[in-house]
Amino acid sequence: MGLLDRLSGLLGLRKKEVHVLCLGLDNSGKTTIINKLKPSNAQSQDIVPTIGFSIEKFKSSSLSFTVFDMSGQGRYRNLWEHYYKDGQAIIFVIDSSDKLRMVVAKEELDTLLNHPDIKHRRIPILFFANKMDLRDSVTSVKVSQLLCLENIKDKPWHICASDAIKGEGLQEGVAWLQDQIQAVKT
Ligand SMILES: Nc1nc2c(ncn2[C@@H]2O[C@H](COP(=O)(O)OP(=O)(O)OP(=O)(O)O)[C@@H](O)[C@H]2O)c(=O)[nH]1
Ligand SMILES: [Mg+2]
Repeated sequence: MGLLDRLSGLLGLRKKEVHVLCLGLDNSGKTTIINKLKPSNAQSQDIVPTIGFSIEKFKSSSLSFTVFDMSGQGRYRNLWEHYYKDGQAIIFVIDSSDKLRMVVAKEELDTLLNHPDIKHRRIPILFFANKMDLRDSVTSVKVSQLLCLENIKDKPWHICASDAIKGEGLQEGVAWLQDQIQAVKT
């Protein structure tokens, strides 16, 4: 650690670090969202389906996020649970145009919510109803109904409509997450 890093740590200027899990079905836009949250010079131009998971970092005004960007492919979804314990927040991404697989997204969400490492924790969950730019997409209110989000009573949650290609809706979501995490830490 450099002198400046140490000094800023001592003065409380360094951003607090938080571990976030990014979950959701394959092709929902998780990697595109996380990529868009990075500074423009760190963004990758070529997003490919994630294999296993990838660890990414981005910052908000007061927090430094380390994100476990998990693959949503069926064969890798059993990896998710190994990271639940260390996660301090969850970003759950839904492809709002994929009506056929909305029921699968709900099943995965229900499995997550009932997992012993998640069930009894007040872990904040940010939902992105992504791909809002597509003509076939349903509204974020409809996504919320299809996933029965109103049944989540013991965790703070929030849903944002997003278009990850343009970056729309992402900052609103991150601002909410930052508020939730700070509310817990202070
Ligand atoms: N139209 C549109 N396409 C999007 C949006 N977000 C992501 N995509 C596209 O959706 C495809 C899948 O995006 P990824 O970010 O790789 O999806 P993922 O959820 O990380 O998928 P896995 O890594 O396989 O779990 C890519 O072709 C993206 O360009 C969006 O908001 N609108
Ligand atoms: Mg991915």
